Amino acid sequence: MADKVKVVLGVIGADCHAVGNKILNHAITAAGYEVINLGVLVPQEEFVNAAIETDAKAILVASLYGHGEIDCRGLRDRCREAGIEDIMLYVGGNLVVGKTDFNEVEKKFLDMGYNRVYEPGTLPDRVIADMKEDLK
Ligand code: B12
Repeated sequence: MADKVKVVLGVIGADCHAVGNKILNHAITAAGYEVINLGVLVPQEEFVNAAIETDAKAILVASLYGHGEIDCRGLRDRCREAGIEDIMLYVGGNLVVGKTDFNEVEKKFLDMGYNRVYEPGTLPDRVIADMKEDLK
């Protein structure tokens, strides 16, 4: 049997919101991927190290508590410095404080080097469909 595609999942920074992480882990695993789930309170460095150690094809970053912009900035640079510049970076959750127009939020995170940016409340099916497209 072919090896499963590996993806790293976690909630970045000082964020302890755990429920979405568990749901994403379950759904993405059920869709046939091997999920390296780092859980909550994950520093950027840990995402990068886990991706290198496991040869993951994507990093899925969640941020729920409103500090996403600060916590997520610089992850692409870290990946570049670590030699995994081409890894897919997905980010979702409640990325900014309050209700900002999502187009603005999306642009900001795309400019930071994320490949795909998800709105608050995105269901796992959406990202799984994108992963099937991106991680062939
Ligand atoms: C439960 C909860 C808590 C619990 C968390 C318990 C735990 N360990 O999980 C406690 C009480 C600890 C908590 C604390 C705080 N919370 Co709180 N919390 C919530 C609440 C009510 C529910 C979160 C939840 O479990 N949702 C259910 C899951 C299934 O949904 P989800 O997390 O959104 O994830 C889904 C999608 O968004 C998506 N998704 C998520 N991440 C990603 C990533 C990718 C790549 C993709 C594709 C998809 C994806 O997939 C998931 C499944 O569909 C929300 C409000 C709400 N209704 O969402 C506030 C909320 C997230 N909390 C909020 C805040 C502000 C805080 C605090 C800062 C409050 C404070 N001042 O102390 C602290 C932060 C603590 C910390 N260090 O993280 C705000 C965030 C505001 C913002 N971003 O603008 C919210 C939105 C409440 C609000 N309306 O103000 N919280």
